[in-house]
Amino acid sequence: MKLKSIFAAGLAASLVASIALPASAQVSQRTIRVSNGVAETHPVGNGIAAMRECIDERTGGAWTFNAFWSSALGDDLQATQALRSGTQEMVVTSSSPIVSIVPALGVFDLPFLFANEAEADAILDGEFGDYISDMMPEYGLVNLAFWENGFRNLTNSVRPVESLEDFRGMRVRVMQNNIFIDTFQTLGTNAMPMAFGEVFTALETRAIDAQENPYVTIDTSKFYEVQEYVSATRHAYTPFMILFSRAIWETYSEEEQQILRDCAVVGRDVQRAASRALSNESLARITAEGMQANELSAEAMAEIREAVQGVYERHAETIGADVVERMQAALAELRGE
Ligand code: TK8
Repeated sequence: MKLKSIFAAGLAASLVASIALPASAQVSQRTIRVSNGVAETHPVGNGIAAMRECIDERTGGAWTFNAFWSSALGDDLQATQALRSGTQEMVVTSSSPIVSIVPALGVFDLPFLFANEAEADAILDGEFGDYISDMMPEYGLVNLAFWENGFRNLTNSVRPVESLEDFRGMRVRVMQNNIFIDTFQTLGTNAMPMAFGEVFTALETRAIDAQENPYVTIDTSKFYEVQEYVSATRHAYTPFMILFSRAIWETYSEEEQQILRDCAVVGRDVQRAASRALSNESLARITAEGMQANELSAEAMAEIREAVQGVYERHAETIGADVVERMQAALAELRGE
């Protein structure tokens, strides 16, 4: 071969290589399976799509990012255990069902903790969020970011909930979480812990009367088909955590780890925006589908808040008194108290 054609062949080969191979020597071929309990139409779907696009771009298409919806890989808790044993890469899970693994996460389940989304963002994306994320490796998990699940509202098939009294006797599905069980028992309901994937059928068969989730979940999981009333209780804001298996994380290069962190934040911003844009739309849709919606009076809300105040003290020790104090100090500072 002449020198010129050797050069041309080499150039062509390196062009092919730059298309077929990852963007950098520090990026290998990877397959990531991410699971979630919600449907793909939930704002988590928007977040995952944005994260996938970011990963594609940063890895030159070297990674396969497969999402599994509606508990197809098991519920939040099972998936999180699979991460800890290194058999699944990633999960988008509510913090609440995994308090049995990481007790400190119970801090987010305390009733009426955050007043609005801006407070939640400031706490979760700030020092307090880092403090929580720093705890996760000890449990075999890496937290890439906090996404939005949102303020939770009660739905049921018995009556509109307009006062504390109206909770009485309802069989309410709660997440597998002691603080939620206590809160709903204190409100006079029969609180039944259950994985998210079982909720629709339990409502449909009337094994339970009620459940609580943000409007976007009531909408995208079609709970309006099996529930009649939705009451704006906004009793808790539970975040989603974007968890990665620590065992698998440790096989990734620093550059790859950085791609995951950055793309989880790209996904977060898209996901939160989608969640907030959809919330009112979801409320409109579920009422158009026949649910009766109500707000609660300021007096009724004050009475409900007062009733569950004792939950803070009863769970401070399990969560960690220092964790609760730190949260309260961070909120006080935010509120200029
Ligand atoms: C979805 C769950 C769900 C949560 C629940 O995986 O269990 O009620 O709010 O959205 O994380």
